[in-house]
Amino acid sequence: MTFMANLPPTAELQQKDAAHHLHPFTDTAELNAKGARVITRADGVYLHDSDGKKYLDGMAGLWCVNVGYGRNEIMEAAMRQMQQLPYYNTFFQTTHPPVIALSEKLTSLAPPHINHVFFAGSGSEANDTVFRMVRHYWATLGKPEKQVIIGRKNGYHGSTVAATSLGGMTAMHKQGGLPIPGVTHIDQPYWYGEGGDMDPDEFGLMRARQLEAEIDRIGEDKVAAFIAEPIQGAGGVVIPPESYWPEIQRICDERDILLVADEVICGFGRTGKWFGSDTYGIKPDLMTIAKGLSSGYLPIAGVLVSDRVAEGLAEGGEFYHGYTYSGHPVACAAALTNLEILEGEGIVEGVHDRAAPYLAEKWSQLGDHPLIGEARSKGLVAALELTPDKAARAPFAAAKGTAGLICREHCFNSGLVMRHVGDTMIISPPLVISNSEIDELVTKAEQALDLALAELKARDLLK
Ligand code: PXG
Repeated sequence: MTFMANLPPTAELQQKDAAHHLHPFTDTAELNAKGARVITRADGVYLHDSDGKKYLDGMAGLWCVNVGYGRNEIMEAAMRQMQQLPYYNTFFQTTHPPVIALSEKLTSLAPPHINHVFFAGSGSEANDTVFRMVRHYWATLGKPEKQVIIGRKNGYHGSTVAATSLGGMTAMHKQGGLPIPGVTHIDQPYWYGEGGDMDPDEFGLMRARQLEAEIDRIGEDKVAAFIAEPIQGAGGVVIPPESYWPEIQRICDERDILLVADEVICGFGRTGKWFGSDTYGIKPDLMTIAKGLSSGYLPIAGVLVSDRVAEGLAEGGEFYHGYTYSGHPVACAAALTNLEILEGEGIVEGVHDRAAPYLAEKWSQLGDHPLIGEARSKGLVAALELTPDKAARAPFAAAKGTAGLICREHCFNSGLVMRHVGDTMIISPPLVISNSEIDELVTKAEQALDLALAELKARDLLK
Protein backbone atom coordinates (compact mmCIF):
# COMPACT_ATOMS: atom_id res chain seq x y z
CA MET A 1 0.00 0.00 0.00
CA THR A 2 2.92 2.38 0.71
CA PHE A 3 4.01 1.86 -2.85
CA MET A 4 0.49 2.70 -4.05
CA ALA A 5 0.31 5.81 -1.89
CA ASN A 6 3.54 7.08 -3.39
CA LEU A 7 2.40 6.76 -6.99
CA PRO A 8 2.54 9.92 -9.08
CA PRO A 9 -0.73 11.04 -10.75
CA THR A 10 -1.91 8.98 -13.74
CA ALA A 11 -1.16 11.74 -16.26
CA GLU A 12 2.45 11.89 -15.13
CA LEU A 13 2.86 8.12 -15.35
CA GLN A 14 1.32 8.14 -18.83
CA GLN A 15 3.55 10.96 -19.96
CA LYS A 16 6.71 9.18 -18.78
CA ASP A 17 5.52 5.92 -20.30
CA ALA A 18 4.93 7.66 -23.63
CA ALA A 19 8.34 9.32 -23.47
CA HIS A 20 10.41 6.19 -22.84
CA HIS A 21 8.54 2.92 -23.13
CA LEU A 22 8.02 1.15 -26.44
CA HIS A 23 5.08 -1.27 -26.01
CA PRO A 24 4.78 -4.68 -27.66
CA PHE A 25 2.22 -5.09 -30.48
CA THR A 26 1.27 -1.43 -30.21
CA ASP A 27 0.81 1.52 -32.57
CA THR A 28 3.01 3.86 -30.53
CA ALA A 29 1.76 7.12 -32.01
CA GLU A 30 -1.85 6.12 -31.43
CA LEU A 31 -1.22 4.98 -27.86
CA ASN A 32 0.78 8.03 -26.88
CA ALA A 33 -1.97 10.30 -28.14
CA LYS A 34 -4.35 8.92 -25.51
CA GLY A 35 -2.05 7.50 -22.82
CA ALA A 36 -1.77 3.92 -21.58
CA ARG A 37 -4.04 2.42 -18.96
CA VAL A 38 -1.92 2.08 -15.82
CA ILE A 39 -2.58 -1.16 -13.92
CA THR A 40 -1.27 -0.95 -10.39
CA ARG A 41 -2.46 -4.00 -8.47
CA ALA A 42 -4.56 -7.15 -8.71
CA ASP A 43 -6.28 -9.67 -6.52
CA GLY A 44 -8.15 -12.88 -7.40
CA VAL A 45 -9.75 -12.22 -10.80
CA TYR A 46 -9.71 -8.42 -10.47
CA LEU A 47 -7.34 -5.70 -11.68
CA HIS A 48 -7.16 -2.13 -10.39
CA ASP A 49 -5.85 0.88 -12.31
CA SER A 50 -4.15 4.06 -11.16
CA ASP A 51 -7.47 5.91 -11.08
CA GLY A 52 -8.96 3.32 -8.71
CA LYS A 53 -11.12 1.67 -11.36
CA LYS A 54 -11.68 -2.07 -10.95
CA TYR A 55 -11.85 -4.57 -13.82
CA LEU A 56 -12.78 -8.23 -13.99
CA ASP A 57 -9.80 -9.69 -15.86
CA GLY A 58 -11.43 -11.81 -18.53
CA MET A 59 -8.03 -12.52 -20.09
CA ALA A 60 -6.07 -13.76 -17.04
CA GLY A 61 -3.42 -11.18 -17.89
CA LEU A 62 -2.34 -12.49 -21.28
CA TRP A 63 -3.88 -15.98 -21.05
CA CYS A 64 -1.58 -16.87 -18.19
CA VAL A 65 -2.70 -16.08 -14.63
CA ASN A 66 -4.35 -19.48 -14.19
CA VAL A 67 -4.37 -19.49 -10.36
CA GLY A 68 -5.48 -15.86 -10.16
CA TYR A 69 -3.68 -12.90 -8.64
CA GLY A 70 -2.42 -12.49 -5.08
CA ARG A 71 -1.19 -16.01 -4.30
CA ASN A 72 1.27 -15.38 -1.51
CA GLU A 73 2.55 -18.98 -1.58
CA ILE A 74 4.18 -18.31 -4.96
CA MET A 75 5.72 -15.08 -3.74
CA GLU A 76 7.07 -16.79 -0.61
CA ALA A 77 8.54 -19.69 -2.60
CA ALA A 78 10.27 -17.22 -4.92
CA MET A 79 11.60 -15.22 -1.98
CA ARG A 80 12.94 -18.30 -0.20
CA GLN A 81 14.68 -19.38 -3.41
CA MET A 82 16.13 -15.91 -3.94
CA GLN A 83 17.64 -16.04 -0.47
CA GLN A 84 19.10 -19.50 -0.99
CA LEU A 85 20.27 -19.41 -4.60
CA PRO A 86 18.94 -16.54 -6.73
CA TYR A 87 20.69 -17.74 -9.86
CA TYR A 88 22.75 -20.53 -11.18
CA ASN A 89 22.87 -21.98 -14.66
CA THR A 90 22.11 -25.48 -15.87
CA PHE A 91 24.93 -25.55 -18.43
CA PHE A 92 28.31 -27.21 -17.95
CA GLN A 93 27.05 -30.29 -16.17
CA THR A 94 25.43 -28.50 -13.23
CA THR A 95 21.92 -28.54 -11.85
CA HIS A 96 20.03 -27.32 -8.77
CA PRO A 97 17.16 -28.58 -6.61
CA PRO A 98 14.31 -26.39 -7.99
CA VAL A 99 14.92 -27.39 -11.62
CA ILE A 100 15.09 -31.06 -10.62
CA ALA A 101 11.86 -30.83 -8.64
CA LEU A 102 10.02 -28.95 -11.40
CA SER A 103 11.21 -31.37 -14.11
CA GLU A 104 9.98 -34.32 -12.08
CA LYS A 105 6.63 -32.67 -11.34
CA LEU A 106 6.01 -31.55 -14.91
CA THR A 107 6.75 -34.92 -16.43
CA SER A 108 4.45 -36.58 -13.89
CA LEU A 109 1.61 -34.34 -15.09
CA ALA A 110 2.42 -34.79 -18.79
CA PRO A 111 1.16 -37.81 -20.79
CA PRO A 112 3.01 -41.06 -19.90
CA HIS A 113 5.22 -41.11 -23.02
CA ILE A 114 6.70 -37.73 -22.06
CA ASN A 115 9.45 -37.84 -19.44
CA HIS A 116 11.83 -34.98 -20.24
CA VAL A 117 11.76 -31.19 -20.33
CA PHE A 118 14.01 -28.51 -21.82
CA PHE A 119 13.57 -25.07 -20.22
CA ALA A 120 13.37 -21.62 -21.80
CA GLY A 121 12.34 -18.15 -20.69
CA SER A 122 9.28 -17.55 -22.89
CA GLY A 123 6.93 -19.37 -25.22
CA SER A 124 8.68 -17.81 -28.22
CA GLU A 125 12.05 -19.06 -27.04
CA ALA A 126 10.58 -22.49 -26.39
CA ASN A 127 9.32 -22.64 -29.98
CA ASP A 128 12.78 -21.64 -31.19
CA THR A 129 13.96 -24.65 -29.22
CA VAL A 130 11.32 -26.77 -30.99
CA PHE A 131 12.53 -25.50 -34.34
CA ARG A 132 16.14 -26.46 -33.72
CA MET A 133 15.33 -29.63 -31.79
CA VAL A 134 13.18 -31.28 -34.47
CA ARG A 135 15.79 -30.63 -37.15
CA HIS A 136 18.61 -31.80 -34.91
CA TYR A 137 16.61 -34.93 -34.03
CA TRP A 138 16.23 -35.96 -37.65
CA ALA A 139 19.86 -35.14 -38.45
CA THR A 140 20.90 -37.33 -35.54
CA LEU A 141 18.84 -40.17 -36.99
CA GLY A 142 20.70 -39.81 -40.27
CA LYS A 143 17.93 -37.89 -42.03
CA PRO A 144 19.29 -34.32 -42.20
CA GLU A 145 17.09 -33.57 -45.21
CA LYS A 146 13.95 -33.75 -43.03
CA GLN A 147 13.88 -30.01 -42.35
CA VAL A 148 10.51 -28.52 -43.27
CA ILE A 149 8.12 -27.62 -40.50
CA ILE A 150 4.44 -27.23 -41.36
CA GLY A 151 2.41 -24.74 -39.32
CA ARG A 152 -1.02 -23.20 -39.85
CA LYS A 153 -2.31 -19.91 -41.23
CA ASN A 154 -3.42 -17.68 -38.37
CA GLY A 155 -1.58 -19.86 -35.84
CA TYR A 156 0.45 -18.05 -33.19
CA HIS A 157 3.69 -19.42 -31.78
CA GLY A 158 5.44 -16.26 -30.60
CA SER A 159 7.36 -13.28 -31.82
CA THR A 160 11.00 -14.30 -32.34
CA VAL A 161 12.19 -15.01 -35.89
CA ALA A 162 11.57 -18.77 -35.76
CA ALA A 163 8.33 -18.50 -33.75
CA THR A 164 6.92 -15.82 -36.05
CA SER A 165 7.80 -18.01 -39.01
CA LEU A 166 6.10 -21.07 -37.51
CA GLY A 167 3.04 -18.93 -36.84
CA GLY A 168 0.78 -17.98 -39.70
CA MET A 169 0.11 -14.30 -39.05
CA THR A 170 0.61 -12.57 -42.39
CA ALA A 171 0.82 -9.09 -40.87
CA MET A 172 3.73 -10.30 -38.72
CA HIS A 173 5.43 -12.01 -41.65
CA LYS A 174 5.37 -8.76 -43.62
CA GLN A 175 7.57 -7.10 -41.00
CA GLY A 176 11.06 -8.50 -41.37
CA GLY A 177 10.78 -10.67 -44.47
CA LEU A 178 9.39 -13.80 -42.82
CA PRO A 179 8.81 -16.73 -42.75
CA ILE A 180 12.35 -18.04 -42.96
CA PRO A 181 12.92 -20.84 -45.50
CA GLY A 182 11.74 -24.32 -44.59
CA VAL A 183 8.39 -23.40 -43.08
CA THR A 184 5.02 -23.77 -44.81
CA HIS A 185 1.44 -23.31 -43.62
CA ILE A 186 -1.86 -25.09 -44.15
CA ASP A 187 -5.33 -23.63 -43.55
CA GLN A 188 -6.88 -23.45 -40.09
CA PRO A 189 -9.95 -25.40 -38.89
CA TYR A 190 -12.00 -22.20 -38.47
CA TRP A 191 -15.50 -23.36 -39.30
CA TYR A 192 -17.37 -20.14 -38.42
CA GLY A 193 -15.24 -17.97 -40.71
CA GLU A 194 -14.25 -20.39 -43.46
CA GLY A 195 -16.59 -23.39 -43.31
CA GLY A 196 -19.37 -21.94 -45.47
CA ASP A 197 -22.23 -24.41 -45.86
CA MET A 198 -20.18 -27.45 -44.89
CA ASP A 199 -21.03 -29.55 -41.88
CA PRO A 200 -18.42 -28.66 -39.18
CA ASP A 201 -17.05 -32.23 -38.91
CA GLU A 202 -16.78 -32.58 -42.67
CA PHE A 203 -14.96 -29.25 -42.73
CA GLY A 204 -12.64 -30.38 -39.90
CA LEU A 205 -11.69 -33.50 -41.86
CA MET A 206 -11.08 -31.47 -44.99
CA ARG A 207 -8.77 -29.06 -43.18
CA ALA A 208 -6.89 -31.89 -41.45
CA ARG A 209 -6.36 -33.66 -44.78
CA GLN A 210 -4.55 -30.58 -46.05
CA LEU A 211 -1.70 -31.77 -43.86
CA GLU A 212 -1.55 -35.03 -45.78
CA ALA A 213 -1.61 -33.18 -49.09
CA GLU A 214 1.11 -30.78 -47.92
CA ILE A 215 3.37 -33.65 -46.79
CA ASP A 216 2.88 -35.28 -50.20
CA ARG A 217 3.61 -32.02 -52.01
CA ILE A 218 6.87 -31.47 -50.13
CA GLY A 219 7.84 -35.13 -49.80
CA GLU A 220 7.68 -37.05 -46.54
CA ASP A 221 11.47 -37.40 -46.58
CA LYS A 222 11.79 -33.62 -46.31
CA VAL A 223 9.21 -32.87 -43.57
CA ALA A 224 10.37 -32.72 -39.96
CA ALA A 225 7.23 -31.78 -38.04
CA PHE A 226 3.77 -30.28 -37.86
CA ILE A 227 3.11 -27.67 -35.17
CA ALA A 228 -0.29 -26.45 -33.99
CA GLU A 229 -2.14 -25.13 -30.96
CA PRO A 230 -4.84 -27.58 -29.78
CA ILE A 231 -7.14 -24.51 -29.74
CA GLN A 232 -5.79 -21.43 -31.54
CA GLY A 233 -5.70 -18.65 -28.97
CA ALA A 234 -4.34 -15.39 -30.37
CA GLY A 235 -5.91 -16.29 -33.73
CA GLY A 236 -9.34 -15.80 -32.14
CA VAL A 237 -10.09 -18.89 -30.01
CA VAL A 238 -10.53 -21.20 -32.96
CA ILE A 239 -12.02 -24.36 -31.45
CA PRO A 240 -11.57 -27.13 -34.03
CA PRO A 241 -14.45 -29.42 -35.00
CA GLU A 242 -14.26 -32.75 -33.09
CA SER A 243 -13.23 -34.53 -36.29
CA TYR A 244 -10.05 -32.47 -36.72
CA TRP A 245 -7.49 -33.74 -34.22
CA PRO A 246 -8.09 -37.49 -34.65
CA GLU A 247 -7.49 -37.06 -38.36
CA ILE A 248 -4.30 -35.02 -37.76
CA GLN A 249 -3.13 -37.74 -35.37
CA ARG A 250 -3.85 -40.44 -37.97
CA ILE A 251 -1.82 -38.57 -40.58
CA CYS A 252 1.10 -38.03 -38.22
CA ASP A 253 1.01 -41.70 -37.17
CA GLU A 254 1.04 -42.88 -40.77
CA ARG A 255 3.77 -40.49 -41.84
CA ASP A 256 7.24 -40.22 -40.44
CA ILE A 257 6.88 -36.70 -39.03
CA LEU A 258 6.81 -35.29 -35.50
CA LEU A 259 3.68 -33.78 -34.01
CA VAL A 260 4.26 -30.66 -31.91
CA ALA A 261 1.41 -29.37 -29.74
CA ASP A 262 1.89 -25.74 -28.73
CA GLU A 263 0.31 -25.85 -25.26
CA VAL A 264 1.36 -22.33 -24.26
CA ILE A 265 -2.30 -21.30 -23.84
CA CYS A 266 -4.05 -24.68 -23.62
CA GLY A 267 -1.71 -26.12 -20.98
CA PHE A 268 -2.23 -26.20 -17.23
CA GLY A 269 -5.98 -26.57 -17.09
CA ARG A 270 -7.25 -24.05 -19.61
CA THR A 271 -9.31 -26.64 -21.51
CA GLY A 272 -10.43 -28.59 -18.43
CA LYS A 273 -7.58 -31.14 -18.47
CA TRP A 274 -3.92 -30.58 -17.71
CA PHE A 275 -3.13 -30.18 -21.41
CA GLY A 276 -5.14 -29.44 -24.54
CA SER A 277 -3.60 -32.65 -25.90
CA ASP A 278 -5.44 -34.57 -23.14
CA THR A 279 -8.71 -32.87 -24.06
CA TYR A 280 -8.35 -33.81 -27.73
CA GLY A 281 -6.70 -37.21 -27.21
CA ILE A 282 -3.53 -36.22 -29.06
CA LYS A 283 -0.18 -37.93 -28.51
CA PRO A 284 2.38 -35.25 -29.39
CA ASP A 285 6.12 -35.84 -29.69
CA LEU A 286 6.84 -32.38 -28.27
CA MET A 287 4.73 -29.93 -26.26
CA THR A 288 5.56 -26.23 -25.88
CA ILE A 289 4.68 -24.84 -22.46
CA ALA A 290 4.80 -21.34 -20.90
CA LYS A 291 2.20 -18.93 -19.43
CA GLY A 292 0.14 -21.10 -17.02
CA LEU A 293 3.29 -23.00 -16.03
CA SER A 294 3.99 -20.22 -13.53
CA SER A 295 0.62 -18.47 -13.86
CA GLY A 296 2.73 -15.60 -15.16
CA TYR A 297 4.20 -14.84 -11.74
CA LEU A 298 7.69 -15.20 -13.21
CA PRO A 299 8.77 -15.83 -16.80
CA ILE A 300 9.43 -19.51 -17.51
CA ALA A 301 8.69 -21.82 -20.43
CA GLY A 302 9.87 -25.07 -21.88
CA VAL A 303 9.48 -27.97 -24.26
CA LEU A 304 8.15 -31.28 -22.98
CA VAL A 305 10.00 -34.01 -24.86
CA SER A 306 8.70 -37.53 -25.55
CA ASP A 307 10.80 -40.63 -24.97
CA ARG A 308 11.09 -41.14 -28.72
CA VAL A 309 12.67 -37.72 -29.28
CA ALA A 310 14.73 -37.78 -26.07
CA GLU A 311 16.21 -41.16 -27.07
CA GLY A 312 16.99 -39.86 -30.54
CA LEU A 313 18.66 -36.73 -29.19
CA ALA A 314 20.71 -38.83 -26.80
CA GLU A 315 22.45 -40.35 -29.83
CA GLY A 316 23.45 -36.96 -31.19
CA GLY A 317 26.16 -35.77 -28.83
CA GLU A 318 26.00 -32.16 -27.66
CA PHE A 319 22.95 -30.11 -28.72
CA TYR A 320 24.43 -26.61 -29.08
CA HIS A 321 21.41 -24.86 -27.66
CA GLY A 322 20.25 -23.26 -24.40
CA TYR A 323 19.55 -20.00 -22.64
CA THR A 324 21.18 -18.26 -19.67
CA TYR A 325 17.85 -18.56 -17.90
CA SER A 326 17.02 -22.16 -18.91
CA GLY A 327 15.69 -23.57 -15.63
CA HIS A 328 16.10 -20.32 -13.66
CA PRO A 329 15.93 -21.41 -10.00
CA VAL A 330 13.55 -18.68 -8.80
CA ALA A 331 11.21 -19.14 -11.76
CA CYS A 332 11.31 -22.92 -11.19
CA ALA A 333 10.42 -22.48 -7.51
CA ALA A 334 7.51 -20.21 -8.45
CA ALA A 335 6.31 -22.62 -11.16
CA LEU A 336 6.52 -25.61 -8.84
CA THR A 337 4.41 -23.85 -6.23
CA ASN A 338 1.94 -22.81 -8.93
CA LEU A 339 1.60 -26.45 -10.04
CA GLU A 340 1.12 -27.52 -6.43
CA ILE A 341 -1.71 -24.99 -6.10
CA LEU A 342 -3.34 -26.15 -9.35
CA GLU A 343 -3.09 -29.77 -8.24
CA GLY A 344 -3.67 -29.38 -4.49
CA GLU A 345 -6.78 -27.25 -4.89
CA GLY A 346 -8.20 -29.40 -7.68
CA ILE A 347 -8.36 -26.35 -9.95
CA VAL A 348 -8.05 -28.31 -13.20
CA GLU A 349 -10.86 -30.68 -12.19
CA GLY A 350 -12.81 -27.61 -11.07
CA VAL A 351 -12.59 -26.20 -14.59
CA HIS A 352 -13.78 -29.48 -16.05
CA ASP A 353 -16.57 -30.24 -13.58
CA ARG A 354 -17.80 -26.78 -12.53
CA ALA A 355 -16.51 -23.64 -14.25
CA ALA A 356 -16.45 -24.82 -17.87
CA PRO A 357 -20.00 -26.24 -17.94
CA TYR A 358 -21.27 -23.18 -16.07
CA LEU A 359 -19.55 -20.78 -18.46
CA ALA A 360 -20.70 -22.80 -21.48
CA GLU A 361 -24.32 -22.51 -20.41
CA LYS A 362 -24.18 -18.76 -19.74
CA TRP A 363 -21.96 -17.98 -22.70
CA SER A 364 -24.11 -19.85 -25.19
CA GLN A 365 -27.04 -17.62 -24.17
CA LEU A 366 -25.06 -14.65 -25.53
CA GLY A 367 -25.48 -16.35 -28.90
CA ASP A 368 -29.07 -15.05 -28.88
CA HIS A 369 -27.86 -11.44 -28.89
CA PRO A 370 -28.63 -9.70 -32.22
CA LEU A 371 -24.94 -8.83 -32.70
CA ILE A 372 -23.64 -12.39 -32.22
CA GLY A 373 -23.18 -14.92 -35.01
CA GLU A 374 -21.67 -17.61 -32.79
CA ALA A 375 -20.86 -18.02 -29.11
CA ARG A 376 -18.40 -20.87 -28.53
CA SER A 377 -16.37 -22.09 -25.58
CA LYS A 378 -14.21 -24.99 -24.50
CA GLY A 379 -12.95 -25.21 -20.94
CA LEU A 380 -12.31 -21.62 -19.94
CA VAL A 381 -11.61 -20.10 -23.33
CA ALA A 382 -14.48 -18.60 -25.24
CA ALA A 383 -15.27 -16.43 -28.23
CA LEU A 384 -18.12 -14.33 -29.60
CA GLU A 385 -18.35 -13.63 -33.31
CA LEU A 386 -19.75 -10.17 -34.00
CA THR A 387 -21.85 -9.90 -37.15
CA PRO A 388 -24.30 -7.52 -38.81
CA ASP A 389 -26.24 -10.56 -40.11
CA LYS A 390 -26.61 -13.59 -37.85
CA ALA A 391 -28.13 -15.95 -40.39
CA ALA A 392 -25.45 -15.39 -43.01
CA ARG A 393 -22.50 -15.33 -40.53
CA ALA A 394 -21.60 -12.21 -42.53
CA PRO A 395 -18.56 -10.02 -41.89
CA PHE A 396 -18.99 -6.25 -41.48
CA ALA A 397 -18.57 -3.91 -44.44
CA ALA A 398 -16.31 -1.70 -42.30
CA ALA A 399 -12.62 -2.50 -41.95
CA LYS A 400 -12.06 -5.72 -39.98
CA GLY A 401 -11.68 -4.99 -36.29
CA THR A 402 -13.77 -1.79 -36.29
CA ALA A 403 -16.73 -3.40 -34.54
CA GLY A 404 -14.44 -5.47 -32.32
CA LEU A 405 -12.60 -2.40 -31.10
CA ILE A 406 -15.87 -0.58 -30.38
CA CYS A 407 -17.08 -3.55 -28.34
CA ARG A 408 -13.77 -3.85 -26.49
CA GLU A 409 -13.89 -0.18 -25.47
CA HIS A 410 -17.39 -0.68 -24.02
CA CYS A 411 -16.10 -3.71 -22.12
CA PHE A 412 -13.27 -1.71 -20.57
CA ASN A 413 -15.64 1.11 -19.67
CA SER A 414 -17.96 -1.33 -17.95
CA GLY A 415 -15.09 -2.87 -15.99
CA LEU A 416 -14.42 -6.01 -18.01
CA VAL A 417 -11.23 -6.95 -19.82
CA MET A 418 -12.38 -8.78 -22.94
CA ARG A 419 -10.12 -8.69 -26.00
CA HIS A 420 -10.93 -8.52 -29.66
CA VAL A 421 -9.20 -10.28 -32.53
CA GLY A 422 -10.66 -8.60 -35.58
CA ASP A 423 -14.40 -8.80 -34.93
CA THR A 424 -14.13 -11.81 -32.64
CA MET A 425 -14.38 -11.09 -28.90
CA ILE A 426 -12.39 -13.48 -26.72
CA ILE A 427 -11.99 -14.37 -23.06
CA SER A 428 -9.64 -16.61 -21.10
CA PRO A 429 -10.27 -15.83 -17.42
CA PRO A 430 -8.31 -17.09 -14.40
CA LEU A 431 -9.22 -20.74 -13.76
CA VAL A 432 -10.25 -19.91 -10.20
CA ILE A 433 -13.14 -17.73 -11.38
CA SER A 434 -16.25 -18.48 -9.28
CA ASN A 435 -19.74 -19.00 -10.66
CA SER A 436 -20.88 -15.60 -9.41
CA GLU A 437 -17.84 -14.00 -11.07
CA ILE A 438 -18.79 -15.83 -14.29
CA ASP A 439 -22.28 -14.29 -13.90
CA GLU A 440 -20.67 -10.87 -13.55
CA LEU A 441 -18.46 -11.46 -16.58
CA VAL A 442 -21.38 -12.51 -18.77
CA THR A 443 -23.60 -9.64 -17.54
CA LYS A 444 -20.87 -7.12 -18.30
CA ALA A 445 -20.24 -8.68 -21.68
CA GLU A 446 -23.94 -8.43 -22.50
CA GLN A 447 -24.07 -4.78 -21.44
CA ALA A 448 -21.07 -4.05 -23.66
CA LEU A 449 -22.75 -5.85 -26.58
CA ASP A 450 -25.89 -3.73 -26.13
CA LEU A 451 -23.83 -0.53 -26.10
CA ALA A 452 -21.74 -1.69 -29.06
CA LEU A 453 -24.91 -2.51 -31.01
CA ALA A 454 -26.33 0.95 -30.28
CA GLU A 455 -23.08 2.65 -31.32
CA LEU A 456 -22.77 0.58 -34.50
CA LYS A 457 -26.36 1.53 -35.41
CA ALA A 458 -25.81 5.21 -34.61
CA ARG A 459 -22.64 5.31 -36.74
CA ASP A 460 -24.30 3.37 -39.58
CA LEU A 461 -21.78 0.53 -39.24
CA LEU A 462 -24.29 -2.26 -38.77
CA LYS A 463 -23.87 -3.60 -42.27
N1 PXG B 1 2.60 -20.02 -28.35
C1 PXG B 1 1.33 -19.65 -28.12
C2 PXG B 1 0.22 -20.59 -28.44
C3 PXG B 1 1.06 -18.39 -27.57
O1 PXG B 1 -0.20 -18.02 -27.35
C4 PXG B 1 3.44 -17.97 -27.54
C5 PXG B 1 3.64 -19.23 -28.06
C6 PXG B 1 4.63 -17.13 -27.25
O2 PXG B 1 4.85 -16.99 -25.90
P1 PXG B 1 5.67 -15.73 -25.33
O3 PXG B 1 5.87 -16.10 -23.90
O4 PXG B 1 6.96 -15.66 -26.05
O5 PXG B 1 4.83 -14.52 -25.56
C7 PXG B 1 2.14 -17.54 -27.27
C8 PXG B 1 1.92 -16.18 -26.68
C9 PXG B 1 -2.45 -12.11 -27.85
C10 PXG B 1 -1.12 -12.56 -27.39
O6 PXG B 1 -2.54 -10.97 -28.28
C11 PXG B 1 -0.87 -13.91 -27.25
C12 PXG B 1 0.40 -14.31 -26.87
C13 PXG B 1 1.38 -13.39 -26.61
C14 PXG B 1 1.10 -12.03 -26.76
C15 PXG B 1 -0.15 -11.62 -27.16
O7 PXG B 1 -3.41 -12.88 -27.77
N2 PXG B 1 0.63 -15.66 -26.80
